[in-house]
Amino acid sequence: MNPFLHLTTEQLEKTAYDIRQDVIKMLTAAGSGHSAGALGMADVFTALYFRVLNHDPKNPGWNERDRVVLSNGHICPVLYATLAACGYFEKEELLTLRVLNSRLQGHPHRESLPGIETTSGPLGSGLSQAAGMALDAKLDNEKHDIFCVLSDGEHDEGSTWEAVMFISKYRLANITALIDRNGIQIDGFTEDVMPLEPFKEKYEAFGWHVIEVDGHNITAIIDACNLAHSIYEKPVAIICHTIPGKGVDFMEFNPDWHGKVPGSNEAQEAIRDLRTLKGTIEFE
Ligand SMILES: Cc1ncc(C[n+]2csc(CCOP(=O)(O)OP(=O)(O)O)c2C)c(N)n1
Ligand SMILES: [Mg+2]
Repeated sequence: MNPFLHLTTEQLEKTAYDIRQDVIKMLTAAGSGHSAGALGMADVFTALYFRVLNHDPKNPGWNERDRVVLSNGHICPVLYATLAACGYFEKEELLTLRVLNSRLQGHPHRESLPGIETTSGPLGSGLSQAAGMALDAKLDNEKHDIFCVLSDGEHDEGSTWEAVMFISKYRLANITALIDRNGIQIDGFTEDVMPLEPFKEKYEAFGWHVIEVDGHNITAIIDACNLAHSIYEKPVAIICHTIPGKGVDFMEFNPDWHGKVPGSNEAQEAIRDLRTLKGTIEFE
């Protein structure tokens, strides 16, 4: 059961913009980190944690919970901000991002923080970890789902494609891959660095069912996850088309913001942009 099912779509959209504001505040306080991917994935994380997932923030170790594997660990500010918004830990702790000995490391550490399923940062390993979890659940006839969030840049890693093959071979339909197709990676645009297209067709050729969504349309993301849940014959990849830096005008579509954080004036401008788009909302 998801504890936030009473929230309306409008409330979810506002939640995503609150999460984006927290991401900016955290990154600015830390003085380093990754802005573009974290902002771009706020709607996907909101859809997951506030509607799709079977989870209980008050009981993070609940065995029947759905698992979220964040493979592209560098976008963890959006995961941390979402977990705090759900009540896994206090929001004040967000400002300890990247502080020595903080529970909020620059890349997620599984044993540090409630709600973190895997340690990540080295790209290209999350889908294999998700495959192991999914095979384990299938062998034990457990009903929970595994959601793997991964990035387009991670498809330059051969290990990602090994996992794609493995998941297909063992028909691990309990996996849903949510791919951040934002078109950028560390050195520029994906199609310049290492072209991925035709991306959908590649996944299909490997035996997956593929759904493409606007990664900023929360309803579409939720519908895609529900459809994925109902498909038993194949694993499902949801290609989420997102805008890197979404919501902050001077960051959008610019690969320079992959691994950069705003200075204090830029942060104020960013928060202004985000507030203009959606105001804050209070709920239980
Ligand atoms: C194995 C490995 N190689 C290199 C890196 C360094 N690195 C961190 S993020 C990144 C870019 C990956 O592309 P993507 O995740 O699409 O970037 P984003 O869309 O978030 O800007 C790279 C190469 C890493 N973390 N792990
Ligand atoms: Mg990318």
